[in-house]
Amino acid sequence: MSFKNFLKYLIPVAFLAGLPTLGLADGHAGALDPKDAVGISFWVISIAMVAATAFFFLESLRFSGKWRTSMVVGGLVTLVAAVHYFYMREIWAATEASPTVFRYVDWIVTVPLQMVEFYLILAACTAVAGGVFWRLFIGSLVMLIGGYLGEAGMINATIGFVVGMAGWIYILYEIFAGEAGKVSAADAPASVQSAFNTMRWIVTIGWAIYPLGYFLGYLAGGTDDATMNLIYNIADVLNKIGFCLAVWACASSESKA
Ligand SMILES: *C/C=C(C)/C=C/C=C(C)/C=C/C1=C(C)CCCC1(C)C
Repeated sequence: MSFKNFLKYLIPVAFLAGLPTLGLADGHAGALDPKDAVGISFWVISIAMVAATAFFFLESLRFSGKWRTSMVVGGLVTLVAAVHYFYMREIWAATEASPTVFRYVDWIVTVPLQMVEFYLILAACTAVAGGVFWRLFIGSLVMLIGGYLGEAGMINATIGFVVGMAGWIYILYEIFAGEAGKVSAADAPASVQSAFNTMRWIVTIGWAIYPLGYFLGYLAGGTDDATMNLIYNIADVLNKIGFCLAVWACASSESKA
């Protein structure tokens, strides 16, 4: 390639490469401060989500039937999260403000997908009413809409918290004492019961980390974006990658048997 041609290509390439930095605040331009733990966690987790997606999709090929579908849904959860983490890390690096809109766009897709996963595991083994899925779905919506309105400052932060908690408590009721819980206890084979049990504890213990982040971020006096985002990020690793790994472990052990 001649030097003139080289320049001809270099200019549009340099322009395109520079584009993503246009919206960033002065002096940040996508760089990451070595002391910015929250920013580093955004970076690490965005890549971990990509790796997890590849793993779940490839591993799904080893399984058949319900477990394959569950692994594919799990891979979709980490894929959707990976894309949002790419956006969130840019916003954080540039502004150190909460990427609230991207966070909730991610949750509004991934949380219902996890409810699909619960339903699939139950439905594959036993006759379970479609109403179970819809009730879990509505509980998730109430939880996330309450949280979003509170975080975005559209309603009082305490009221948003209370509405969000109500949605979550309703989900807990459904999976421990409601129809979903009873179906799992009564009819499902051992491997499904163990998958369901693990998922139950993730929704109880793992999900409890989110309201803790919200509480420290908005209700414990002043706003603390750094603590809240670090807590949300750690929770996402556990509840997305950890959650799907639990399903994967059950799939593996049943496929061996
Ligand atoms: C992959 C993302 C997941 C599993 C996100 C889960 C989010 C929650 C469980 C959020 C819960 C909240 C409350 C229970 C009350 C306060 C507001 C929220 C939205 C932070």
